Amino acid sequence: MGPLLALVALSLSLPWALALGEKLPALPIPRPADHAAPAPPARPDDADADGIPDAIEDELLRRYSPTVLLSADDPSLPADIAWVRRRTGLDVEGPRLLGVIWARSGFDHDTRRGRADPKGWTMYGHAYPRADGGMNLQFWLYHPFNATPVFLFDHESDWEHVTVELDAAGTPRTLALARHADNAPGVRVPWAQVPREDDHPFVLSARGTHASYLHASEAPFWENVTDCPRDDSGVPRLEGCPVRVWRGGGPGRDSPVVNVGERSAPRMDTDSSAFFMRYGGLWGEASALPRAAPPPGPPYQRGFCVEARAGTCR
Ligand SMILES: [Ca+2]
Ligand SMILES: [Ca+2]
Repeated sequence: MGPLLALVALSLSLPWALALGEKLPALPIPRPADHAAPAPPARPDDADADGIPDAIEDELLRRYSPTVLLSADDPSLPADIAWVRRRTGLDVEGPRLLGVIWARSGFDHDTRRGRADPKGWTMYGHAYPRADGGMNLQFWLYHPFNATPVFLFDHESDWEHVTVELDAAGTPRTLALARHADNAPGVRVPWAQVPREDDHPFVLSARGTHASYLHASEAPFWENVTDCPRDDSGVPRLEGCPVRVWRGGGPGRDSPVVNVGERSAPRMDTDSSAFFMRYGGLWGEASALPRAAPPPGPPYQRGFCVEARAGTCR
C-alpha cells in the first residue's frame, strides 16, 4: 500500500472504528495522577505492583482458564504473539501515520490461518483487583484474522476475551463473555450456570469472529457457532463433536497462560508479555472499510481495566 493510499485508509478507518467501535475506543493509558489512590508499594512477590502476590495470580489463572471450543473449520486458528511477530514484523518501531503504528504489510494466507498445533495457542492472562474487593481474571485470546459472513467486516488480528469474576472471598461469581461491541467485560453469566471441566469453563467461539458464547442458541442469526450435545449438567460431550478444543492453562492442558502483569508494570517473563503491553499500534494493516480496522492490543481496549480498584490496573 502506497503512503498516500495508506494515509487515506487510516484517516477513514479510525473514525469508523471509533464511532462503531467493536474494539477501538482506545483509551489512553492513564497516568498515575488519574487515580485517587496511590499504587501499592512494589514487593518482591508482586512484580506488577497490583497488590496481589504474583504466584497467586498465576495459580488462579491456571485454575480458571477456559476450555474454548472452536468450530473444526474455523478459518483462523489461534496463535501466539512471538509467532505472529516473526511472520509479520509487527514492531513498536513500525510505520506510523497520524500517530498510529500499524503493520508493515498485510498478513499472508498462511499467517491468517493461525497455528495448526494447539501447543502454540497461547492465552494471555490478566489478573487484577476490583474496586469491590474481588478480582478479575481475564483471558485474552489471539487469532491472526477475523473472518465474518460479510467480508466487509473482516480484519487482520482478532483479540477476544472472557473474564472470571471472583468475589471478595475468592469464590467465582460470574463468567463474562465478550462479544462484538459488548466487551467490557461482556455478557455476565452466574458461575453456577457455567458448564465446566474442573474449574475450567467451557466457552464456544464463533466461527471466524471468535465472539464468545455459552450456548449456540445465544448467538445472533448471522453468527456461526458449533455446539455439542450436552449431558444432564450442560457439559458438552466432545467425542464426535466437530470442534477443536483449546485448553489453556497449567500442566495437562494444551498451552500456557502467560500472565502479562499490569500496564505500568508488565511481567517481563517473556518477550511476548512485554510486547503485549508495549505495542500500542494496530495489530494489522489499516483499512478504509467500516468496522474493518484491525484492533489495538488488549491494554488499549476499554475492557482491560474495567471496574479495577483505583491505582492497581495502570
Ligand atoms: Ca501482582
Ligand atoms: Ca496482575
